[in-house]
Amino acid sequence: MNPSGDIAAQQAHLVIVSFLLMCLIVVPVIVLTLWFAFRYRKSNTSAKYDPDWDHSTKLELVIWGVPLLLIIVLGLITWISTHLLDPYRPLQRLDEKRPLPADVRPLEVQVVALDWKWLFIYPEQGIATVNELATPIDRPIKFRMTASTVMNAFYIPAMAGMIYTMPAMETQLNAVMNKVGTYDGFSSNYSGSGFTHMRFKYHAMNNADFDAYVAKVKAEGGALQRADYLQLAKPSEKDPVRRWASVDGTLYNAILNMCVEPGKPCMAQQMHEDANRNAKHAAHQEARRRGANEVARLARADAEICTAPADKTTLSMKSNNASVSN
Ligand SMILES: [Cu+2]
Repeated sequence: MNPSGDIAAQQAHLVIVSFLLMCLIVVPVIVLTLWFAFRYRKSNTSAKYDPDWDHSTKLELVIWGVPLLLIIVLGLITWISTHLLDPYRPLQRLDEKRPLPADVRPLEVQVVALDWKWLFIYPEQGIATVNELATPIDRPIKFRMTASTVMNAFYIPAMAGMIYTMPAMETQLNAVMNKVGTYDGFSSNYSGSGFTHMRFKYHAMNNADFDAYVAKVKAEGGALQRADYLQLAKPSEKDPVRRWASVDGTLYNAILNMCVEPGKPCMAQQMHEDANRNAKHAAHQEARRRGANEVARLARADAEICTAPADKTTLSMKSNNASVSN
């Protein structure tokens, strides 16, 4: 464990605390086992021999009480830290000593796990890269992640825990780096033959260096348009670092909604239309059901009140369910 960001530092702390709590049980048990074997060895005649012993309330209290307390403490810690370190939760602080300054907005990075490389889109800067990530330190980063075909897991151990990426849906990670450096990032979920080389370098920089990096990428030129993305998305292995000075601003959402190909309907749109159609259909069914009930009720009332047979055609409605017999 070598955390360089506040989230990883808190996770490391959690691992150490859990380990020490576990040691509260494990260490005494091991020591007592050895001590017991030694004390009650055959040659030690001074130890009490008590073959009929079968119960001790004191021992029972310790044996049940200590683990119970431990479970309660571990449960509390897990409950609190699970909510505190929720990857979707915006950060509240830069590190242990510094709260989040009021004027700092998170830097958004859109991540796409491709076969078999990582695409990073920086909407604020308007640049895109493959297999290289750079962000300023001490500024919260909000990763929005998806995948092109299969599930992967985005993992920079020095920064935070792994987060899965899946096609047609988005996952998020809020994190921050506190130390300048170059770190390893990779996929931690097997995703096919090129998986092994699905690695990238993550450069955490100070603000001036990050601005210089963005300026350099912009100076290199190149634009990532939908057609370029479709080429890029084709399976390939050991891809070199690539950079684009500009990127189609609608690309990430199109990837997420699986509609980068020209003419392909976007999922969000499709689902919206389906939902509308379903709602209309349900309303139609409901009206029809009410209509049928109403016709039946009128028919009953009619039968009770009228001595002479009424003209049934006035009651029947043009509906499958609403036919009134005889
Ligand atoms: Cu219908």
